[in-house]
Amino acid sequence: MSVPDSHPRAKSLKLRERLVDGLHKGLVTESGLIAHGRGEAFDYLLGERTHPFATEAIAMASALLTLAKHPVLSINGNAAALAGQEFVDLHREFPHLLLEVNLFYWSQDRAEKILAHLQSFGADQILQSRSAESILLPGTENPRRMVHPEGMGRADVVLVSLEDGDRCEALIAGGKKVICVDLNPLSRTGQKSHVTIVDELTRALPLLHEQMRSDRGVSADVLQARVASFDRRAILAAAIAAIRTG
Ligand code: PTJ
Repeated sequence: MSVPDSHPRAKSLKLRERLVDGLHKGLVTESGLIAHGRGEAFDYLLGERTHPFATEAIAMASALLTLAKHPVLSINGNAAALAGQEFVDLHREFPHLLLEVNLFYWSQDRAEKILAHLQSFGADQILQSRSAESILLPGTENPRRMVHPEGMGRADVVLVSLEDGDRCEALIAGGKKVICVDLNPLSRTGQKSHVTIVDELTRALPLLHEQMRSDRGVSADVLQARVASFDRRAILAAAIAAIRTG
């Protein structure tokens, strides 16, 4: 049964449908559904809208991704099912943003299905973290520690979503700037990332895309000044306050 647009919770229910559909297609795992439910709870408390602390973090993310030499967008099963189109659109307009499929619950079959799903939106080049060429991120036993040498292996900036804390820490320890999209500002990933976008992934990515478009003509000096003035603690504090006060 598809959700009617008139339903008061239509947007949220449609995202659920994407994930359930993703589960049936073999893109998403059962644990992925649970992870999404946790995100939904935080989004409910945030009023299911993008707050100024998220817009500010998106502006910072855009500056970092625009200035980066080897930026990578890390995509897992949930991210592909929810926002595959948005990731591919971003990559097609800004080809220096590489796409890399990186899974916690890896299987060859799942990785191939996610690859085909992303290709269906027109992505030409997609890296797979786990392959014969993989290298290991030091400092973690996490299954996500395998990365592609031409992707996250050499990246200076990595955008992650629905990420777990220890790989986020390993990416940071490896000298990478980490941008995360995470509805939970208290998660280890949210706390540790250089930039935490506390917003729902499918709302945040089109805003990031728009911001990167408008940053096209902006000079490197101005973007660097934006990076220098970014206060990650203030962003996290504002997000936590919004959740507490409702
Ligand atoms: O596809 P795989 O095999 O790589 O597995 C991925 C999952 C999602 C199972 C794995 O990464 C996982 O267990 O994630 P966690 O540790 O539960 O973290 C998910 C975080 O993302 C939580 O802090 C949620 O609040 C947040 N979150 C969930 N849905 C969204 C979200 N943040 C933004 N947008 C969402 N739609």
